[in-house]
Amino acid sequence: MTARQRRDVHSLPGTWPPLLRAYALAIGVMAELPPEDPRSLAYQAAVHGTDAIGKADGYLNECQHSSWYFIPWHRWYLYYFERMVRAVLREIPEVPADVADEWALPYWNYGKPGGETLRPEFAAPELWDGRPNPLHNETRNAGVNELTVVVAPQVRVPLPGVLDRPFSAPQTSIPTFGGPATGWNHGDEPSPQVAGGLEGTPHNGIHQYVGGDMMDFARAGFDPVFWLHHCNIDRYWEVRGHATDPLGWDGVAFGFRDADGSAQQVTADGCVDTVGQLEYAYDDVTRPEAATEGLRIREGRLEVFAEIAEFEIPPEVVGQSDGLRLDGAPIGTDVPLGRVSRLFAAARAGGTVPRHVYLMVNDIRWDADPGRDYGVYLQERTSSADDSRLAGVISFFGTRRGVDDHELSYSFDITDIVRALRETGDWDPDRVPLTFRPLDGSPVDQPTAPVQVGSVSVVYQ
Ligand SMILES: [Cu+2]
Repeated sequence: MTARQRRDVHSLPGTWPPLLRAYALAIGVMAELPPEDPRSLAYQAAVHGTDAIGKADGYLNECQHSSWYFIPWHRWYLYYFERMVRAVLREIPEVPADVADEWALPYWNYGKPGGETLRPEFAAPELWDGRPNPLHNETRNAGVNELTVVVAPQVRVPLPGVLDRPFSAPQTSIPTFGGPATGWNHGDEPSPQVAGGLEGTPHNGIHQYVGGDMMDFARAGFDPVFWLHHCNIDRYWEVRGHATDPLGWDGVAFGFRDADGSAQQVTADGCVDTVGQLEYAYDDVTRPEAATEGLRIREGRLEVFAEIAEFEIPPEVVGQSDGLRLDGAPIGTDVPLGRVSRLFAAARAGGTVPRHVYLMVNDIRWDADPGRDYGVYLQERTSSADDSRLAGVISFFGTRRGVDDHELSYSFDITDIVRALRETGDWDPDRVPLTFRPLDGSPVDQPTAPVQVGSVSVVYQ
């Protein structure tokens, strides 16, 4: 068996290419199967999340977030979903046998010019022959199905440096590629819940952009574009490479149902080789390009963070802001800075200058979908937005609506921004001015529900 190709959906030629015809027909069948059938769309969505059962049962309500398991768990999730689709396709007479056997998920590369909207086949209400289109989802944000609103440039690709950050870290304040080292984590285990770098951007940002079902853990799998979105997230693990994959993360096993209903138990180390272990490959794993001039400036300033030993020097919070409320308008806040502790200095032979500076946005909560992402800028509110000072983006998929005790935090590496400010004499050692700005990529006429941010802190390491 050679590896199946996972291809860029926007690169498929023509209108309704065979791969998308097959996908639409399969989703149509899966949407009609009873929810207890593992091949049904309802079952597949419930594997991610469901309100119908209380706790996870080993197969349902299992999605892993704010954790180093976010990336491998979703890889396995896509792998079994793909097997369900092929099993269903083999029973649809109008699908040629070779199309069914070779079918692999395409990915949605919103980071590539031309990919900033849905592929039109996902937005069309009807199939090529006038039947209702199963790939269409009417819960999406206004403008998404009309292809008139594009993904904000700041959320199209991972933030500068994220692909080169450590996959994981023991301390939640250290920004990572894949998420903090945790146990099983459905996103509602004890706080804090800190998203990994890839989970934040573009992952959470794209959930926010599409909206509707895509904003809800228990509904996301019902949108057929969810699977193409996660396929692109999965692809970024291959773009990064596997040289620094974590050790010791095989202690937690995850259950999945295969297409024949059989129970499978898998671990993170069983899915690191897409060709050898899972029989698929991506047609393109080149590094993405930043989509704005300011982000390109940030890329140019980065140094690779390769010193894993630095984990042994504990990070330290040196300043924390008050809480703030975001309501759709730009809002400024200050983080007053204190001094590092004696312990901090002792751990670095008396030095008090940090090697790394991180910005944490803590305890984000909302009751209704805020409808947009916010950029967090190291700038005064009166300045015009400059992406070379964009610390990161906060999006709100990781908190679940209607559940009070859920919060989400983000950690961003701002070392290069702080250094650049020092060099130009613009760094104030007593306070860090910040501005939260709503990003484009959301319909302006949609009312914006408020977001509560617990605090913002500056961390030295
Ligand atoms: Cu997701």
